Amino acid sequence: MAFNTTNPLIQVEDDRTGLSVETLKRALADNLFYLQGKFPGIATKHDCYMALAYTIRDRLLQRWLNTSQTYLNCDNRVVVYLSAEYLLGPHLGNNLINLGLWEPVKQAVEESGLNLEELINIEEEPGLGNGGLGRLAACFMDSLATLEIPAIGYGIRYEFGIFDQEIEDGWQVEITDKWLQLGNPWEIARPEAAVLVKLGGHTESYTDEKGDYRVRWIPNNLVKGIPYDTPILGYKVSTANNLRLWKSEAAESFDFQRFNMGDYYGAVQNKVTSENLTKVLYPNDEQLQGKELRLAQQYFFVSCSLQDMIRIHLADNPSLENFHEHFAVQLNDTHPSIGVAELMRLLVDEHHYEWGKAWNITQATFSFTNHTLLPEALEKWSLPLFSQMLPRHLEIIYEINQRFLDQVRIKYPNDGDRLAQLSIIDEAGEKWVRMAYLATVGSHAINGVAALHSQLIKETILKDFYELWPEKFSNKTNGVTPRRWLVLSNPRLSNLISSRIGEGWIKNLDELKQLEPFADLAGFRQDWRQVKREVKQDLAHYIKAQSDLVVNPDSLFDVQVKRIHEYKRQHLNILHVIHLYLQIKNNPNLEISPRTFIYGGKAAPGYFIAKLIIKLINSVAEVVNNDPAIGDRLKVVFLSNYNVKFGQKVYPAADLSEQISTAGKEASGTGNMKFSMNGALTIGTLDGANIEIREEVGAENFFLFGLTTPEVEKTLAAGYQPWEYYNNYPDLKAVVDLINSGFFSHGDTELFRPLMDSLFGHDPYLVFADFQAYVDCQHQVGEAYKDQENWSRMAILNVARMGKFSSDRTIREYAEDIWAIKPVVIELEDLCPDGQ
Ligand code: H53
Repeated sequence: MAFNTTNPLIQVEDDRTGLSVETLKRALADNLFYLQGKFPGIATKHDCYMALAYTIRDRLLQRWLNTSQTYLNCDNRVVVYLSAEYLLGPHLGNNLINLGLWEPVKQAVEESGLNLEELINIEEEPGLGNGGLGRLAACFMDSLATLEIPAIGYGIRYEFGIFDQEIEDGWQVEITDKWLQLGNPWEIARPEAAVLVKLGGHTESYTDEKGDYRVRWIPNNLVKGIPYDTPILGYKVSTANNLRLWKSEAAESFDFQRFNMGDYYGAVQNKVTSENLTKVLYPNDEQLQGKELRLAQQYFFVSCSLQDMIRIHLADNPSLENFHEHFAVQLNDTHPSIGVAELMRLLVDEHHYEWGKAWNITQATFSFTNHTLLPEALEKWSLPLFSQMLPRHLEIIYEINQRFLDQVRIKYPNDGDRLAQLSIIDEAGEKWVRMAYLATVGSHAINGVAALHSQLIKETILKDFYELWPEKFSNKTNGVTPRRWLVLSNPRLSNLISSRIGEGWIKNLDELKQLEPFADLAGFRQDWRQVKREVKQDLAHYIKAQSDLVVNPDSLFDVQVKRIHEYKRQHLNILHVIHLYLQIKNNPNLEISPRTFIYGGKAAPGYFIAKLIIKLINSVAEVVNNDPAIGDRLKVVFLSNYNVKFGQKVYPAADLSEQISTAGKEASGTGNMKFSMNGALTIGTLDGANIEIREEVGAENFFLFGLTTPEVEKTLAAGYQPWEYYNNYPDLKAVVDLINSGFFSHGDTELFRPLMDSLFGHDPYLVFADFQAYVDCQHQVGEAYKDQENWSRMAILNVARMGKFSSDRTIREYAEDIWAIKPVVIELEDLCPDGQ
């Protein structure tokens, strides 16, 4: 086809992008040859994966370009999601589902002598996030595209994502994640759209030509941000929104002055430091690190993104006056909250807006989601660090703070305590910038991520702000995308569901309600159990391959997968395992529902107690799995390197979902939703979104235990006494004594001492206080599992009532209440409405 400059449209289906099996096969072979440079005979599996990925990318390019083109040409509002993390998971399978191309591609791949599942499995997932927060951003991107909402995601293209976890001698070992090593076929670099970011230095004031007082920032370092774009396709729509991730580079890669002076090494030093900025993801979930490089990362990606938005805006608008009408920017936690000061700097210093006007634009642009109440996760930066790296921003924050506190003074005269409590600068001891306060003051809307959490925000960390502006606060309960978490990860169950109620539920999850009557049909329950059995068998194979352990697919799969954290209480779970072990040992003929306890999750590398919990789980596994007296009744397995890919295998296979955080600590949770959606029953506390899940599925279909949030607070306020629980509950005492005796540590009585000391000493997570209630509730679970008919009934009802927890619902609520944005339908055929 000759390249036609007057009409550069690539047809939807031409020789290159056709959808027939023959064309797909041809494309696969062409890409292997022309892009991978390989003959089929010597191509590796990875080469074949790459060739297939390019084949699929070609088929979504038109959607992607049409989408950007339409947004440029139409006068619509665009949502900008600013997030330091995106935990996307592999693209290939998801894109096949969303394009509706699974079947022809499967056939083409098979006729080419390859296996589709195998190729899909080869993809290295982009682990550009730690846990729930990053995965939520990915689910939101999926829903935004599916709902045809104009959106851009901005973030960081970490060269090394979340570390790979290996287990050696029961301990976690971290391995660098080299996800880009063999290339990333899903991204396109756009060096032509690079931007410059300043760092360090000082500020100077001057008077401009009109006689106005101004400030300029003289940095001592300049870094270049290169955008890398990835398409995020909606489900069976033509929308493919853009995820733009920034990579840092030296603005000037080579310092000739230093080179000429003979300083050969020094000549490239700046290049090295600049590139370090986006080298690695900080592997802490909900734990502030306070490192200079982290602040630099945050500022870097936020500045790149805002500059990019301003460029886009000015391409079609004479000024920035209506910037907030063009962009609605959602701050995903405080990580991008420096954006408030940066937008003010860009408007005031670079575009010469008057302060008041700039502030109105800024506040109308931003909204802020808080994701945690944990004190150790609340971001604050020390003033010296801040002023050294971002001297101009500190001045701007002072000014924002002063003007804000002036307002407070009017409303609450002579209330010095309140001023100190509300101040963006914490001056109690060492001075800090409180980022949640900056985000709150700079936003027109603030939300939490589940009903309880949103309520607690108003009562605790942002209480004084809520009193000032109650109308700004709302709740947006999290959700997850049913495309990845059901259609892609559990095709058997998806097919069973669709065979009875059609496929409408994939886009409108409330339609799952139609499954309810099927819960009463014995034949359907039988089919349901058959599916579950097959999926569990798959996981059993995976467990055998990874850890050489044989597990029984008919046992109850009791699963806890999530980051390892004391508040999530994986240690409470393992205490229960030890309790069951002891029961069997003391009563060898005990008949219990056989169980397989499955754990997965990463610990932050510097979080010693979390790592010790992993060691304890593995140590218990070693004893239990090898004790002939236990036989098939208990198996314990810690599967290493829990990530999105592994999540896709494990959620479908679970019978029981462990959501056992201390009440009030888990903001929402999203794993809890994925489990229920796949037909697991939950054992859980009244925490985060568990509360709403229980409301939806019915109290009778949920295993509830534990202290409530007010009870937790009361217990702590009264001076929690772990020893009392230990002395009063013989089951707890027996379990703790066994650990302390060195039974699980080859006689070493010191190994688990730090963990035990924390449980007996200072344990804000009240593990011992909830132990007995948990054990009792687990007993009910075991009994309930014996009645397979009723268990299936409950599982079906769980799935049927999960409609609320689609991220489509969450995004609709953001779109209506916070962003005031409407969908824009993308036409596949008509690429350039202006007819270029
Ligand atoms: O965010 C999830 C919540 C979850 C919460 C998590 C989270 C992080 O993963 C990291 C930092 C942070 O402040 C919060 O722990 O409860 O479901 C998405 O909202």
